[in-house]
Amino acid sequence: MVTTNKQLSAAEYIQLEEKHGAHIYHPLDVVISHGEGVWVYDVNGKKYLDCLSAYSALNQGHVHPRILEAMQQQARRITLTSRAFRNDQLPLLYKELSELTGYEMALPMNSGAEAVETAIKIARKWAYRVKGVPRYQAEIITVENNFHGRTISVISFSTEEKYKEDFGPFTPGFVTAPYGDIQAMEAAITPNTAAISVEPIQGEAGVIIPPQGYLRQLRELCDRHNILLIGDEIQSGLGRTGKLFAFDYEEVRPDLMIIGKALSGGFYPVSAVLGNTEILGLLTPGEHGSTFGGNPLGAAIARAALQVIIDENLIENAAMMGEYLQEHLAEINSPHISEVRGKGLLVGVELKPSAGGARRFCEALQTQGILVKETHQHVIRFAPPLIIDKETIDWAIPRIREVLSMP
Ligand code: IF1
Repeated sequence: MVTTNKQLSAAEYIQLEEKHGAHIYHPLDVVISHGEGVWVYDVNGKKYLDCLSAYSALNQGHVHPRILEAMQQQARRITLTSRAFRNDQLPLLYKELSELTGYEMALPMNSGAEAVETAIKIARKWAYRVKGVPRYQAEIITVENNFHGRTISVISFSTEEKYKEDFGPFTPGFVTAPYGDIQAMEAAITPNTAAISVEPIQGEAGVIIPPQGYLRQLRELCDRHNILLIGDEIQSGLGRTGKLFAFDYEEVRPDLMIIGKALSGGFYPVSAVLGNTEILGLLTPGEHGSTFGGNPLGAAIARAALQVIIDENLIENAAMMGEYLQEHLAEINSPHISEVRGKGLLVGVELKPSAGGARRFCEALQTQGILVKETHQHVIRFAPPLIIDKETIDWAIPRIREVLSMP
């Protein structure tokens, strides 16, 4: 167990954070000092079940030994070469990503937002060079209540005022359509449309699942109108929903697939845009880049993180445990619950407005030893690591039932 030479009290840690840290979050007052698997421990040694998984970056669980070992070994050899030179980890990550996902090529970046920005740049370049859209009139259609990151261009197409207020002026070239409505999507298409970008399930919006067939209809619409389909699976991908990708539920392949978070098992920022050669092959040297993108340490970590997902059957486990969790949550007879929904281990419990907001239930769950996060005021998102087992879910359900039964 890692120990610091002088451990502060939880209150002292919180005080330092409140004094010196920009207040961009309203975190629960739990000060985590270490974790293992599905469990994390605060500075007082109290144990919690992590039901957020750092927003699905920890599908493999906390401090997975195989990923840790890969990180330590690689960090002793070489961590960063820049892309001015080549390294012996990135080509192997490319190969293993292609074999796992079926996409011919990948463009590695660091944060999810960076990968989203990269996909936007590629879609625009494709529009001008292949589709023949007049320069610089390319349009990308995004959907209401989307979440794709916090950079200026990405928040430019957010519909959440909180994410964009006083951050303007915004990047042009984005059109917003309702989520789940294929007629409205078709109506938003113009001859200058380069791409349609969606999350297959909207995580931050409150685990919003589109109507069955919507993803398939988007694919057909894009094919009919010569438009790229961009899939953001940064949160829903890599096993979270019980499939490798949530798009797999409808057997749809986006032209550009964006992954991140669990791609590194929570050890290091690694993201990527996946695509086939006809699109990713458009880019030529000097047109894009990143200091850390594709570095050997991140590549070694990502290789191990992907191997863990495969070797430990995390996709199948997410499907089975997700069904088990949803079933037991739905059986909770609480006056506050209006709906339990989700796919695999991406689950949302929507509360009635009369419940007074999800925050107080998250705080009560914290005292029960369960860490969750409210999203959009009325939804509690349950997204534990995909390694969770029935025994742990059986431990959690009575505690969740007790909290959701409070007045
Ligand atoms: C925060 C939630 C928010 C994402 C999808 C891209 C990104 C994310 C589908 C950007 C990141 C994180 C960011 C973090 C909280 C969390 C989040 F949706 F997961 F709950 F905010 F909406 N696409 N989601 O979910 O990836 O640049 O962060 O690596 O910003 O508060 P990133």
